[in-house]
Amino acid sequence: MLDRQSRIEQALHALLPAPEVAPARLHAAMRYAVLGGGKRVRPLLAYGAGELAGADPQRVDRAAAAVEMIHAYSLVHDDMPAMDNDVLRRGKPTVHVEFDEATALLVGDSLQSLAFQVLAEIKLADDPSRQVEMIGMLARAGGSRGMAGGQAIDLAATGLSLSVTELEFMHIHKTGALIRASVALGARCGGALSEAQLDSLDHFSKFIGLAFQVVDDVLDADSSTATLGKTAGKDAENNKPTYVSVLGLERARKLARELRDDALDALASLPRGGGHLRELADFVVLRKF
Ligand code: GRG
Repeated sequence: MLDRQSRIEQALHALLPAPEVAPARLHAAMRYAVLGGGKRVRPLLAYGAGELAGADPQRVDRAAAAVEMIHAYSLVHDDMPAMDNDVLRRGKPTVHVEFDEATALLVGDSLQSLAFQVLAEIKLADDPSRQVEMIGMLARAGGSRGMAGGQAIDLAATGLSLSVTELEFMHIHKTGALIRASVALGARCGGALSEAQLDSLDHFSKFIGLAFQVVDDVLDADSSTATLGKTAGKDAENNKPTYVSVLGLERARKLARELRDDALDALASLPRGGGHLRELADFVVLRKF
């Protein structure tokens, strides 16, 4: 994990515009938002899937960087006063606090564009139609039928009590879509997997995306701001429906373990039983931040 975290850091460092290039303040803010923080779960998933598909790691660097850029943009916008209004992210002041709101908006816009540039500008899959498919997958995952739509549902749900099914629908979009895209894009950088194996990977990523969110809710309720590097207890403070508010802490923890087991089962038909993706499933569920 450490090797791959350092690999994605270097890839992002190289792909982001240099801070001295004009407009320097925007580029400095983009680098501030992306570099030097975060668990890099989505890139790790892309590398894990890419490895199973026999992909050239340099291709996976770009797929992993693209999903991480979309993720970083979503965090920057989510932290803004119009949304979650938070001052701390990845242990540092949020982008609109460190820079200003207009810059934070532009950081998100620019990271989103850069993600697609990074996916589109060089060959990433043996078959060009595969690469077009990858670009479409990331677009759908980030859009109104994916992450942005999930965020809209989340904003509308504040103060409401949701059923587990409604909560799941929200998170499949808000968090799950990008996690699913991370695995799908990484896998499509290589050609070694059959369509059936790609389907199994997709099942894995759906389970792991939900497990990720359940654990996120548990940590928000059960951990400190210092450990998380972001403000803890915000869900309850903002009256947001979560797996903890709907199920309680213990049942939420149990659900995360069950989803992890389902994710591991989905890997059974893959080379080396899913290789590093097995360990990542454990990391997602056992993480403390
Ligand atoms: C603004 C379009 C738009 C979308 C925002 C992802 C998101 C949607 C909001 C983030 C708020 C949040 C707490 C979401 C739940 C799970 C989540 C994505 C947590 C943060 O991801 P991590 O834990 O963060 O992977 P790091 O910092 O490790 O990358």
